[in-house]
Amino acid sequence: MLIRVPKGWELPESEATPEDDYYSRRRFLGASRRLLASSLLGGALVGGGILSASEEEQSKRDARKTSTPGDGGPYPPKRNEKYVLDRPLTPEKFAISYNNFYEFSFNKQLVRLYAEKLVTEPWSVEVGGLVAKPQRFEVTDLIKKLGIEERLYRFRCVEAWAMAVPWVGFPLSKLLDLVEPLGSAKYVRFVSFNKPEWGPGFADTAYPWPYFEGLTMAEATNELTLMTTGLYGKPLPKQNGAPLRLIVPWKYGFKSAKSIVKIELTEKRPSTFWNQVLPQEYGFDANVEPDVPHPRWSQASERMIDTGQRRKSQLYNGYGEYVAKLYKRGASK
Ligand SMILES: Nc1nc2c(c(=O)[nH]1)N[C@H]1C(S)=C(S)[C@@H](COP(=O)(O)O)O[C@H]1N2
Ligand SMILES: [Mo]
Repeated sequence: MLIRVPKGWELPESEATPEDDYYSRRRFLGASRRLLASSLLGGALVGGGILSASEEEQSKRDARKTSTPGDGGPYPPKRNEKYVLDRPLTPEKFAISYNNFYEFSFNKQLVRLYAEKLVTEPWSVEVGGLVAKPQRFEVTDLIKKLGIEERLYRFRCVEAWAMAVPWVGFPLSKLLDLVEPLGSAKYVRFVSFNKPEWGPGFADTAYPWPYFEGLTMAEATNELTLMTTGLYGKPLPKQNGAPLRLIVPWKYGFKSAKSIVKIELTEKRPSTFWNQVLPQEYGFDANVEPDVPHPRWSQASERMIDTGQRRKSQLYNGYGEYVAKLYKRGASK
């Protein structure tokens, strides 16, 4: 079986070059040796993302491990019925076993195994910069203070795979209200955890760790922008960015930074992880736009990760009624 992990975002199979193959194979060999040593390999790679019976058992154990002790706390929360899907929900086992989380692995099927090392409790997030009341919040306190709800959103990765999942969380705007943004704040910057001892990905110095992303204030305070704490009625699995990640459903997945420790309001447009690694690719303000191809592939269609079905991509991932007003089409790169 071919496991190919290129330097940046994944290339569609047909466009892979021998160089990408070489690069990824080298990486994969290292990873597989480590896995065999810890006898975790199991059925993780079998069928390219389809879980074997024992994997499914493991995933149930994982779900229990990440659950809040006691009565399960606020999970499962009430669904906000306002946000409706045009397609079936992706079964949970796919959303939690096909992940991008480069701190742990460049291989989507291995992320889940490496991410076991992530320690999510206690976890606090610092919210500061151009705000009147900079504060550090414990994630568990934020959930109690702001409440959480379930929302069904489409999710689209820049690599042209897609899913439809029930996220759980609170609007980012509610969190920003707590710190009282100053009038001079124009952007919001998000920073993921920086613990090289937790993830082998940090050792790759070609990347400017920790992972960081950004939004404009208008994007950050849009009603769709969700600080996410859960998935499928339970706390977020580690591989999906526990205990706190961003979800911006009209933008490519790279915007939704995982396992966030810092949120900073700025006047100047912040740099982002991917703009530093691949400056010739999508810019800060990139949205899902089917007619704006990636330099290496088309974005006209997307592949559902569970069925493999191809669907036509939608402008702003189908969320134009909420966000088209934020953009002048043609202005984004
Ligand atoms: N910290 C961090 N956040 C990240 C990434 C990452 O590598 N590190 N990958 C991004 C990309 S490219 C995608 S598509 C989504 C994947 O989220 P999922 O694994 O929950 O589907 O996470 C985003 N957030
Ligand atoms: Mo992505």
